[in-house]
Amino acid sequence: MNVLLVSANRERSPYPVFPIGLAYLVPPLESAGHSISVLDLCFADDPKDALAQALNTFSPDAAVISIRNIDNVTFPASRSYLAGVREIVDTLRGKMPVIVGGSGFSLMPLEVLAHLEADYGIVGEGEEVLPPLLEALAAGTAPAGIPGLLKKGESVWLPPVPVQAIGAPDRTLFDLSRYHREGGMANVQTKRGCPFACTYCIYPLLEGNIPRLRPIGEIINELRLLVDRFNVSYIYFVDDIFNYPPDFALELCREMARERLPLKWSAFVNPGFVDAPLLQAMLEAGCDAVEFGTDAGSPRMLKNLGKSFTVATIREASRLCRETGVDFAHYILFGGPGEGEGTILETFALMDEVDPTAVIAMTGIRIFPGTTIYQQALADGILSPETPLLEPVFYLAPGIRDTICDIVARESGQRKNWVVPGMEINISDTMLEAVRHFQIKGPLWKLMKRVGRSHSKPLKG
Ligand code: B12
Ligand code: SF4
Repeated sequence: MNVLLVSANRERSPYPVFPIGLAYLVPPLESAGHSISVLDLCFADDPKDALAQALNTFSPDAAVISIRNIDNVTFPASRSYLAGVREIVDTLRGKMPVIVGGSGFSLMPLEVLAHLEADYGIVGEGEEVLPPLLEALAAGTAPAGIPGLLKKGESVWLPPVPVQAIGAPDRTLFDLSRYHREGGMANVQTKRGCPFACTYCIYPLLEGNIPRLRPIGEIINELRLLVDRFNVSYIYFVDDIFNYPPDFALELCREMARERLPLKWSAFVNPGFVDAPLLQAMLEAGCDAVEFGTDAGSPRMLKNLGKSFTVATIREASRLCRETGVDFAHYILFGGPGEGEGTILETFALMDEVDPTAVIAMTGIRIFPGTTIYQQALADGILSPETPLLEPVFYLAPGIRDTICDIVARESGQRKNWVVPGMEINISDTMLEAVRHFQIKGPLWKLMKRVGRSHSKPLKG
């Protein structure tokens, strides 16, 4: 079959992100004998024109649309992307079978499929289930018994089965160099799955809660290919947590260092599993910046969000970063269950004390079905079982919902190393766009230091 792979993601904030999920689908589809063409809409001036052109030049028999994001999970500056995806599906519907999938889809598959009116949706990983679906479509038989497959108008599906041997993506049909140039990095996945259970988090729902590790030799080969063939110099590891399991991270870093790969990189790191030997190995492997999924600096909020670490751990992980001189950012989520002005101020105080290069804060927590915070939101009357969630609904602790934005704006506005994207504090899309012209590699929050924002004494705190 001629299969058109469409990356529907047009979000360029905080930077354009290479569609690695779609690139993972290329090898299994090619092995099954399909002819592939890729339409990446990220940089298209007019998606409908780009689609019309792709249909003229390729004549696909089936369309596979990857939906990475359905919205930007940002309060109050929420953006939904579904209308754009719907336009693509509308253009294709009736001309060929339209199959949708991706993390944005898998979070609320029934709702997204009904909204888009696509023919098929696949929940979870696509590698092992797309080929049999396409085979059935090519043979003109009704696809059946495929895990994760959802058909238009039907409401039941078999649970997805996690891929055991995670392969490597094939990036040759994509414009990787543009992402590297304009986004400042390429991306690589070393494992899938997170065993923790933070109350709001959907990563374990998407990737499962048992880490599935890739063979280190294969990761090294992929990194080497990125350097040699694609001239990549900066990587973001897209793992839910880079440093868990810690032994695997240590071994990978040591191997990267041994290979002397000319690469810098950054990743999401859990403060609970950072020690001096691992941090040292990370630095020797080219680590350039660390992003901690910290969420709060208040003991009560760490507990209420189900975090696996304590304030002492955050202090220690930050101390290690400061000592080694690596740039580090803490990501904070305000507004969870039990949040009040006191806990917010505790978080600001801890961040003042541990003095990261940057703090990136969100106010309000996007509620997804299947999470503990969804149940809490029901109990708190924030939503009912009938509340539609395709248009984002945010958890904001009832006691503070009317004042939280003012408090966070007031406090973060007084601190030079705080970024609050939802309220445009120390950041805006225009600013990001302008900075990106300088083709800086790595996360832009690192610039907070270069422009003298971080390590300045807070005005208040
Ligand atoms: C790493 C990451 C980031 C990094 C990306 C760094 C980089 N250079 O790549 C950073 C921090 C920059 C980031 C930013 C954002 N992210 Co993000 N990110 C992730 C994360 C953790 C992993 C994504 C990834 O690369 N996965 C690896 C690939 C291989 O998996 P995949 O894309 O899911 O593809 C597989 C399957 O989905 C499936 N598949 C994919 N397409 C298709 C299509 C079909 C037809 C089929 C059958 C299957 C299929 O098969 C693939 C292979 O198995 C996910 C959460 C998660 N665990 O998935 C969130 C996630 C995707 N991000 C999300 C969001 C919202 C964002 C932002 C909008 C946040 C913001 N306001 O800034 C931005 C958008 C950036 C952009 N330009 O698009 C949301 C999307 C949910 C939603 N509500 O829409 C997620 C799910 C997390 C969340 N918070 O809920 N992100
Ligand atoms: S927030 Fe991080 S540690 Fe917690 S469940 Fe999500 S991915 Fe795992």
